Amino acid sequence: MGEDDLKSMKLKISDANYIDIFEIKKNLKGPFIGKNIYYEEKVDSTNTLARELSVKGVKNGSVVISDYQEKGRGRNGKVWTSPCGCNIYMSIILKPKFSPEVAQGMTILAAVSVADAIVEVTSLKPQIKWPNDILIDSKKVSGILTEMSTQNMIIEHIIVGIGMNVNLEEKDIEDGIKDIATSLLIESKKINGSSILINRNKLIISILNKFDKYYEMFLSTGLSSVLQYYQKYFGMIGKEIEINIKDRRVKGQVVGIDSKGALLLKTGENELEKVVSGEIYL
Ligand code: BT5
Repeated sequence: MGEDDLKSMKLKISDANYIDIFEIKKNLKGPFIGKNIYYEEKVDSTNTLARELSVKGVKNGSVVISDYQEKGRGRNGKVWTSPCGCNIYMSIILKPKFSPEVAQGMTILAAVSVADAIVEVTSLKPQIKWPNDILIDSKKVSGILTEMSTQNMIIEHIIVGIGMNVNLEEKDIEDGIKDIATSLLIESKKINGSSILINRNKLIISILNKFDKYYEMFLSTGLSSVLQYYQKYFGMIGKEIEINIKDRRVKGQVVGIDSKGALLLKTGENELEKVVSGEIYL
Protein backbone atom coordinates (compact mmCIF):
# COMPACT_ATOMS: atom_id res chain seq x y z
CA MET A 1 0.00 0.00 0.00
CA GLY A 2 1.48 3.39 -1.05
CA GLU A 3 1.40 6.71 0.83
CA ASP A 4 -1.62 7.94 -1.19
CA ASP A 5 -3.58 4.80 -0.43
CA LEU A 6 -2.76 5.19 3.24
CA LYS A 7 -3.92 8.84 3.15
CA SER A 8 -7.21 7.96 1.51
CA MET A 9 -7.64 5.10 3.94
CA LYS A 10 -7.15 7.51 6.86
CA LEU A 11 -9.71 9.89 5.35
CA LYS A 12 -12.18 7.08 4.97
CA ILE A 13 -11.61 5.89 8.52
CA SER A 14 -11.79 9.37 9.98
CA ASP A 15 -15.39 9.83 8.82
CA ALA A 16 -18.42 8.63 10.76
CA ASN A 17 -17.22 5.11 11.31
CA TYR A 18 -13.72 5.01 12.71
CA ILE A 19 -12.69 2.34 15.21
CA ASP A 20 -12.50 3.89 18.66
CA ILE A 21 -10.52 1.67 21.04
CA PHE A 22 -11.30 3.89 24.05
CA GLU A 23 -15.04 3.57 23.38
CA ILE A 24 -14.71 -0.20 22.91
CA LYS A 25 -12.74 -0.72 26.14
CA LYS A 26 -15.17 1.42 28.12
CA ASN A 27 -18.08 -0.80 27.12
CA LEU A 28 -16.59 -4.24 27.70
CA LYS A 29 -18.29 -5.85 30.67
CA GLY A 30 -16.95 -9.38 31.06
CA PRO A 31 -14.12 -10.76 33.18
CA PHE A 32 -12.00 -12.28 30.41
CA ILE A 33 -11.96 -10.54 27.07
CA GLY A 34 -10.47 -7.21 25.99
CA LYS A 35 -8.62 -5.96 29.07
CA ASN A 36 -5.81 -5.32 26.57
CA ILE A 37 -6.62 -4.23 23.03
CA TYR A 38 -3.95 -3.77 20.38
CA TYR A 39 -4.98 -1.66 17.38
CA GLU A 40 -2.99 -1.29 14.16
CA GLU A 41 -4.16 0.62 11.10
CA LYS A 42 -2.72 -2.07 8.86
CA VAL A 43 -1.36 -5.56 9.48
CA ASP A 44 -0.49 -8.67 7.48
CA SER A 45 -3.14 -10.59 9.41
CA THR A 46 -4.54 -9.95 12.88
CA ASN A 47 -4.12 -13.69 13.59
CA THR A 48 -0.41 -13.45 12.78
CA LEU A 49 0.09 -10.37 14.96
CA ALA A 50 -1.93 -12.03 17.73
CA ARG A 51 0.33 -15.09 17.57
CA GLU A 52 3.46 -12.91 17.76
CA LEU A 53 2.06 -10.98 20.72
CA SER A 54 1.06 -14.20 22.44
CA VAL A 55 4.57 -15.60 22.12
CA LYS A 56 5.87 -12.34 23.65
CA GLY A 57 3.64 -13.02 26.65
CA VAL A 58 0.47 -10.90 26.32
CA LYS A 59 -2.35 -11.84 28.63
CA ASN A 60 -5.25 -14.24 28.15
CA GLY A 61 -8.19 -12.38 26.58
CA SER A 62 -6.10 -9.77 24.74
CA VAL A 63 -7.58 -8.60 21.44
CA VAL A 64 -5.98 -7.42 18.19
CA ILE A 65 -7.98 -5.19 15.85
CA SER A 66 -7.03 -3.69 12.49
CA ASP A 67 -8.59 -1.65 9.72
CA TYR A 68 -6.79 -3.39 6.90
CA GLN A 69 -5.11 -6.74 6.31
CA GLU A 70 -2.57 -7.23 3.55
CA LYS A 71 -2.51 -11.01 3.99
CA GLY A 72 -5.86 -11.85 5.57
CA ARG A 73 -6.35 -15.58 5.52
CA GLY A 74 -9.03 -18.24 5.77
CA ARG A 75 -8.65 -21.97 6.40
CA ASN A 76 -6.11 -24.13 4.58
CA GLY A 77 -4.25 -21.23 3.00
CA LYS A 78 -7.32 -19.58 1.48
CA VAL A 79 -7.44 -15.79 1.22
CA TRP A 80 -9.74 -13.57 3.29
CA THR A 81 -10.17 -10.39 1.27
CA SER A 82 -9.72 -7.47 3.61
CA PRO A 83 -10.35 -4.04 2.05
CA CYS A 84 -9.56 -1.07 4.25
CA GLY A 85 -11.59 1.11 6.56
CA CYS A 86 -15.00 -0.53 6.31
CA ASN A 87 -14.94 -3.99 7.90
CA ILE A 88 -13.89 -5.80 11.07
CA TYR A 89 -10.65 -7.78 11.33
CA MET A 90 -10.10 -8.95 14.86
CA SER A 91 -8.37 -11.73 16.80
CA ILE A 92 -8.91 -12.88 20.37
CA ILE A 93 -5.95 -14.46 22.19
CA LEU A 94 -6.86 -17.22 24.64
CA LYS A 95 -4.49 -19.03 26.98
CA PRO A 96 -6.78 -21.58 28.56
CA LYS A 97 -6.11 -24.54 30.82
CA PHE A 98 -8.56 -26.90 29.09
CA SER A 99 -7.58 -29.79 26.85
CA PRO A 100 -6.79 -29.18 23.12
CA GLU A 101 -9.55 -31.72 22.35
CA VAL A 102 -12.28 -29.22 23.18
CA ALA A 103 -10.61 -26.20 21.55
CA GLN A 104 -12.75 -26.58 18.43
CA GLY A 105 -15.58 -25.27 20.58
CA MET A 106 -14.03 -21.77 20.33
CA THR A 107 -15.21 -21.52 16.71
CA ILE A 108 -18.73 -22.32 17.90
CA LEU A 109 -18.49 -19.63 20.61
CA ALA A 110 -17.26 -17.07 18.08
CA ALA A 111 -19.95 -17.95 15.52
CA VAL A 112 -22.80 -17.56 17.98
CA SER A 113 -21.25 -14.31 19.34
CA VAL A 114 -21.05 -12.85 15.82
CA ALA A 115 -24.63 -13.90 15.05
CA ASP A 116 -25.90 -12.41 18.34
CA ALA A 117 -24.05 -9.15 17.64
CA ILE A 118 -25.63 -8.87 14.18
CA VAL A 119 -29.07 -9.31 15.74
CA GLU A 120 -28.29 -6.76 18.46
CA VAL A 121 -26.95 -4.04 16.14
CA THR A 122 -28.98 -4.54 12.92
CA SER A 123 -32.39 -5.89 11.90
CA LEU A 124 -30.85 -8.73 9.92
CA LYS A 125 -31.30 -12.46 10.43
CA PRO A 126 -27.98 -14.31 10.42
CA GLN A 127 -27.56 -18.04 9.96
CA ILE A 128 -24.56 -20.18 10.89
CA LYS A 129 -23.11 -22.57 8.34
CA TRP A 130 -21.03 -25.08 10.28
CA PRO A 131 -18.31 -24.71 11.25
CA ASN A 132 -17.19 -21.13 10.67
CA ASP A 133 -19.39 -19.14 8.30
CA ILE A 134 -22.08 -16.63 9.16
CA LEU A 135 -24.50 -16.07 6.32
CA ILE A 136 -27.25 -13.61 5.57
CA ASP A 137 -29.70 -14.62 2.91
CA SER A 138 -27.33 -17.50 1.98
CA LYS A 139 -24.32 -15.21 1.42
CA LYS A 140 -21.22 -15.04 3.60
CA VAL A 141 -20.93 -11.97 5.79
CA SER A 142 -18.40 -13.28 8.31
CA GLY A 143 -15.82 -16.04 8.70
CA ILE A 144 -13.88 -17.37 11.67
CA LEU A 145 -10.36 -18.78 11.71
CA THR A 146 -9.36 -20.55 14.92
CA GLU A 147 -5.68 -21.46 15.22
CA MET A 148 -4.02 -23.24 18.11
CA SER A 149 -0.50 -23.87 19.32
CA THR A 150 0.21 -26.77 21.72
CA GLN A 151 3.19 -28.34 23.37
CA ASN A 152 3.02 -31.82 24.89
CA MET A 153 -0.76 -31.70 24.61
CA ILE A 154 -0.91 -28.44 26.58
CA ILE A 155 -2.39 -25.38 24.91
CA GLU A 156 0.05 -22.47 24.56
CA HIS A 157 -2.58 -20.30 22.93
CA ILE A 158 -5.70 -20.29 20.80
CA ILE A 159 -6.20 -17.41 18.38
CA VAL A 160 -9.81 -16.82 17.36
CA GLY A 161 -9.83 -14.63 14.24
CA ILE A 162 -13.05 -12.95 13.15
CA GLY A 163 -13.55 -11.23 9.81
CA MET A 164 -16.81 -9.43 9.13
CA ASN A 165 -17.98 -7.45 6.11
CA VAL A 166 -19.70 -4.45 7.66
CA ASN A 167 -19.84 -1.34 5.46
CA LEU A 168 -18.42 -2.93 2.33
CA GLU A 169 -20.28 -1.67 -0.76
CA GLU A 170 -21.50 -4.06 -3.46
CA LYS A 171 -19.23 -2.43 -6.06
CA ASP A 172 -16.19 -3.01 -3.85
CA ILE A 173 -16.63 -6.78 -3.47
CA GLU A 174 -13.81 -8.55 -5.33
CA ASP A 175 -14.83 -10.32 -8.52
CA GLY A 176 -13.88 -13.80 -7.30
CA ILE A 177 -16.33 -13.69 -4.38
CA LYS A 178 -19.14 -11.51 -5.82
CA ASP A 179 -21.60 -14.42 -5.92
CA ILE A 180 -20.97 -15.69 -2.42
CA ALA A 181 -20.13 -12.64 -0.28
CA THR A 182 -22.22 -9.85 1.19
CA SER A 183 -21.99 -7.18 3.92
CA LEU A 184 -24.25 -5.91 6.68
CA LEU A 185 -24.66 -2.62 4.78
CA ILE A 186 -25.66 -4.34 1.52
CA GLU A 187 -28.21 -6.55 3.30
CA SER A 188 -29.60 -3.63 5.34
CA LYS A 189 -30.10 -1.64 2.14
CA LYS A 190 -32.06 -4.59 0.73
CA ILE A 191 -34.48 -4.83 3.64
CA ASN A 192 -35.04 -1.20 4.60
CA GLY A 193 -33.33 0.90 1.93
CA SER A 194 -31.00 2.37 4.55
CA SER A 195 -27.53 3.50 3.44
CA ILE A 196 -26.52 4.65 6.91
CA LEU A 197 -23.14 3.22 7.86
CA ILE A 198 -23.27 0.54 10.53
CA ASN A 199 -21.31 1.36 13.67
CA ARG A 200 -18.31 -0.96 13.82
CA ASN A 201 -17.53 -0.06 17.44
CA LYS A 202 -20.99 -1.25 18.54
CA LEU A 203 -20.50 -4.49 16.66
CA ILE A 204 -17.03 -5.11 18.13
CA ILE A 205 -18.30 -4.35 21.66
CA SER A 206 -21.23 -6.68 21.18
CA ILE A 207 -19.13 -9.54 19.74
CA LEU A 208 -16.57 -9.29 22.57
CA ASN A 209 -19.19 -9.07 25.33
CA LYS A 210 -21.06 -12.05 23.90
CA PHE A 211 -17.86 -14.04 23.50
CA ASP A 212 -17.00 -13.31 27.12
CA LYS A 213 -20.44 -14.53 28.23
CA TYR A 214 -20.20 -17.76 26.21
CA TYR A 215 -16.57 -18.35 27.25
CA GLU A 216 -17.57 -18.18 30.91
CA MET A 217 -20.47 -20.56 30.20
CA PHE A 218 -18.11 -22.92 28.34
CA LEU A 219 -15.60 -22.95 31.22
CA SER A 220 -18.24 -23.65 33.83
CA THR A 221 -20.60 -26.07 32.05
CA GLY A 222 -19.01 -27.07 28.74
CA LEU A 223 -20.05 -26.56 25.14
CA SER A 224 -23.52 -28.11 25.47
CA SER A 225 -24.94 -25.04 27.20
CA VAL A 226 -23.56 -22.74 24.46
CA LEU A 227 -25.00 -25.02 21.78
CA GLN A 228 -28.50 -24.15 22.97
CA TYR A 229 -27.85 -20.59 21.79
CA TYR A 230 -26.10 -21.77 18.63
CA GLN A 231 -29.15 -23.80 17.56
CA LYS A 232 -31.18 -20.61 16.95
CA TYR A 233 -28.94 -19.76 14.01
CA PHE A 234 -28.13 -23.26 12.82
CA GLY A 235 -30.52 -23.89 9.97
CA MET A 236 -28.98 -27.15 8.80
CA ILE A 237 -30.69 -29.90 10.81
CA GLY A 238 -32.33 -32.41 8.46
CA LYS A 239 -30.59 -30.98 5.36
CA GLU A 240 -28.90 -33.28 2.86
CA ILE A 241 -25.37 -32.04 2.33
CA GLU A 242 -22.08 -32.99 0.74
CA ILE A 243 -18.90 -32.35 2.63
CA ASN A 244 -15.22 -32.55 1.73
CA ILE A 245 -13.31 -34.22 4.53
CA LYS A 246 -9.62 -34.04 3.59
CA ASP A 247 -9.56 -35.87 0.25
CA ARG A 248 -12.91 -37.64 0.40
CA ARG A 249 -16.39 -36.32 -0.31
CA VAL A 250 -19.17 -37.59 1.94
CA LYS A 251 -22.96 -37.26 1.49
CA GLY A 252 -25.37 -37.33 4.36
CA GLN A 253 -28.13 -35.75 6.38
CA VAL A 254 -27.24 -33.30 9.15
CA VAL A 255 -28.38 -34.66 12.51
CA GLY A 256 -26.75 -32.17 14.88
CA ILE A 257 -23.57 -31.01 16.59
CA ASP A 258 -21.95 -33.05 19.36
CA SER A 259 -20.67 -31.81 22.70
CA LYS A 260 -17.21 -31.03 21.26
CA GLY A 261 -18.54 -29.08 18.27
CA ALA A 262 -18.25 -31.85 15.63
CA LEU A 263 -20.93 -32.15 12.95
CA LEU A 264 -23.02 -35.33 13.12
CA LEU A 265 -23.96 -36.70 9.74
CA LYS A 266 -26.26 -39.64 8.97
CA THR A 267 -24.54 -41.33 6.04
CA GLY A 268 -26.56 -44.55 5.87
CA GLU A 269 -29.43 -46.42 7.54
CA ASN A 270 -27.48 -47.08 10.72
CA GLU A 271 -24.37 -45.07 10.03
CA LEU A 272 -23.39 -41.88 11.75
CA GLU A 273 -20.24 -39.95 10.82
CA LYS A 274 -18.67 -37.45 13.20
CA VAL A 275 -16.99 -34.66 11.22
CA VAL A 276 -14.39 -32.59 13.05
CA SER A 277 -13.54 -30.31 10.13
CA GLY A 278 -14.55 -30.04 6.52
CA GLU A 279 -16.04 -27.85 3.82
CA ILE A 280 -19.79 -28.13 3.30
CA TYR A 281 -21.50 -27.94 -0.08
CA LEU A 282 -25.22 -27.32 0.33
C1 BT5 B 1 -12.86 -18.24 6.75
O1 BT5 B 1 -12.14 -19.18 6.08
O2 BT5 B 1 -14.00 -17.92 6.52
C2 BT5 B 1 -12.09 -17.57 7.88
C3 BT5 B 1 -11.94 -16.09 7.68
C4 BT5 B 1 -11.28 -15.46 8.87
C5 BT5 B 1 -10.87 -14.06 8.59
C6 BT5 B 1 -10.33 -13.40 9.83
S1 BT5 B 1 -10.07 -11.70 9.64
C7 BT5 B 1 -9.24 -11.61 11.12
C8 BT5 B 1 -8.36 -12.84 11.19
N1 BT5 B 1 -7.11 -12.62 10.53
C9 BT5 B 1 -6.97 -13.41 9.45
O3 BT5 B 1 -5.98 -13.41 8.68
N2 BT5 B 1 -8.05 -14.18 9.31
C10 BT5 B 1 -9.01 -13.95 10.36
P1 BT5 B 1 -12.75 -20.19 5.02
O4 BT5 B 1 -13.93 -20.90 5.60
O5 BT5 B 1 -11.60 -21.00 4.58
O6 BT5 B 1 -13.29 -19.28 3.86
C11 BT5 B 1 -12.44 -18.66 2.95
C12 BT5 B 1 -13.29 -18.40 1.72
O7 BT5 B 1 -14.25 -17.37 2.00
C13 BT5 B 1 -12.50 -17.88 0.52
O8 BT5 B 1 -11.95 -18.96 -0.21
C14 BT5 B 1 -13.56 -17.12 -0.26
O9 BT5 B 1 -14.35 -18.01 -1.02
C15 BT5 B 1 -14.44 -16.55 0.83
N3 BT5 B 1 -14.07 -15.16 1.17
C16 BT5 B 1 -12.84 -14.58 1.15
N4 BT5 B 1 -12.90 -13.32 1.59
C17 BT5 B 1 -14.20 -13.07 1.89
C18 BT5 B 1 -14.89 -11.95 2.41
N5 BT5 B 1 -14.29 -10.81 2.71
N6 BT5 B 1 -16.24 -12.08 2.58
C19 BT5 B 1 -16.89 -13.21 2.29
N7 BT5 B 1 -16.28 -14.31 1.80
C20 BT5 B 1 -14.95 -14.25 1.62
